Amino acid sequence: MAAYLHKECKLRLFCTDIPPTSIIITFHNEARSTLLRTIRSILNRTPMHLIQEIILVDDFSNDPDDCKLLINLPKVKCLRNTERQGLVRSRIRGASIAQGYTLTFLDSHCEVNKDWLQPLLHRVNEDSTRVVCPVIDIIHLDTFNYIESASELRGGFDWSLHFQWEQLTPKQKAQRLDITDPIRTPIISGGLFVIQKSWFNHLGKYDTEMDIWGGENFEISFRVWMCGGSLEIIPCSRVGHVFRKKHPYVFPDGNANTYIKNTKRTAEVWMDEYKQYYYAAQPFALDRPFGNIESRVKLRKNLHCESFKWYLEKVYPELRIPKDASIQKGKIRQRQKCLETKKETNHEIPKLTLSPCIKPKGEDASAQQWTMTGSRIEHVASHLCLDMDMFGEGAEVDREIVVNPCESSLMSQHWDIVSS
Ligand code: LR7
Ligand code: MN
Repeated sequence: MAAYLHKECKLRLFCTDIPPTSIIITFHNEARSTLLRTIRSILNRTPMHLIQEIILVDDFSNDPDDCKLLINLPKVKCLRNTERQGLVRSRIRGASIAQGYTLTFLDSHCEVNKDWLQPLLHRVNEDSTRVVCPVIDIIHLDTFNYIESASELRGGFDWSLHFQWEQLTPKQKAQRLDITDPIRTPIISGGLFVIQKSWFNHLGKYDTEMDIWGGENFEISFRVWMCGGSLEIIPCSRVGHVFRKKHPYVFPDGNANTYIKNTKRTAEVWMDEYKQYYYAAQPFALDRPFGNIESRVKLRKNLHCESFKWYLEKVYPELRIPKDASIQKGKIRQRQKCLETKKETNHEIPKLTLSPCIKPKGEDASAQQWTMTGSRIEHVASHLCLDMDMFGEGAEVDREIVVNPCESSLMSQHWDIVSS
């Protein structure tokens, strides 16, 4: 593992006379080797007086020993959930027993780099409303090598509320006088950050109704910015993380449903009238249950937070506001028959067919539901878009109406309603 720190970081002095932090790591069925790598790297590369404790929250992994055996290591404590809670409620549980001045959250498959903690704690110690993240390097999924990632990135997202890393604009780069300066970020990726404990509590911790995985980073990011804090990435702090292609664990309610529930709660509580753009990008969310949000709405009111409009103007002016957020929902009918998709064995993509519009009881009516947002027509049940495939060449071209994965840049997926 190379250090990858900017040489300028050596010249920067970080105060080390700081109160210790509680490191909180939640996990569900993490491989023992990666969990151990996370903890060993912390113990090897952190001045001991900065660690109050390392709190592991075992989110009901299959093997209870994963957590129990680790308390033999210095500073390590272990809590085990008696049922699967998901990362939000697990982190809150860890935070509730934390005795440090700050909370440092990490995923369970990380390797912290040399001098990773001081720059983070230093920033929060100066101003307790700052929530700060390291630069996240890559631990290779196959080789487990530690690979340096680009350091001039910040967190961004699109209206379907999917996180993405973004390059700084030339103007933002020019404004940074020193490459070691913190990077203000509209959103954090979610897993690796330091927050002062009483500020975390004051701001309402997390939304405890969010399940398993996903969306909580939007909620906490909007909340921190809109309610008086800020989010930063600290270039002199680096932590490696294993980026996985798919979730190595089960979602009891399904992956998509859980993500929609969590992001819908975020949109409903924090995005004001701008939530229409979320629904336009994610029409499937319109009908999905999302629980009760009263207490979070009340929290926002009690904290006297800014509007989402303020957030867009002050924090994320780069997010483009779509021209058209209209959504139409319904069936596509020809006489008594309606357009629906039909899954064929051995084919990943279903075929289009016309069937009687009234489905017999017990059959899924959503097979005939379509939404039109902008010029895109999406099949509600499969999330696929109405498209046109072309075969052959020149005068011999054959066209066929099909469904395909949605891609807004494809002209063959653009449709207009023309009233006759
Ligand atoms: O039911 C669960 N219970 C858990 O305790 C599901 C997960 N977990 C644990 C899990 O073992 C892991 O330690 O929660 C942690 C995060 O889960 P991951 O590693 O599967 O998530 P991720 O790395 O794919 O996703 C990122 O976005 C998540 C949104 O909910 C969380 O905020 C993750 O912490 C976050 N990870 C990072 O920010 C690391 C950088 C990745 C990027 C971009
Ligand atoms: Mn992770």
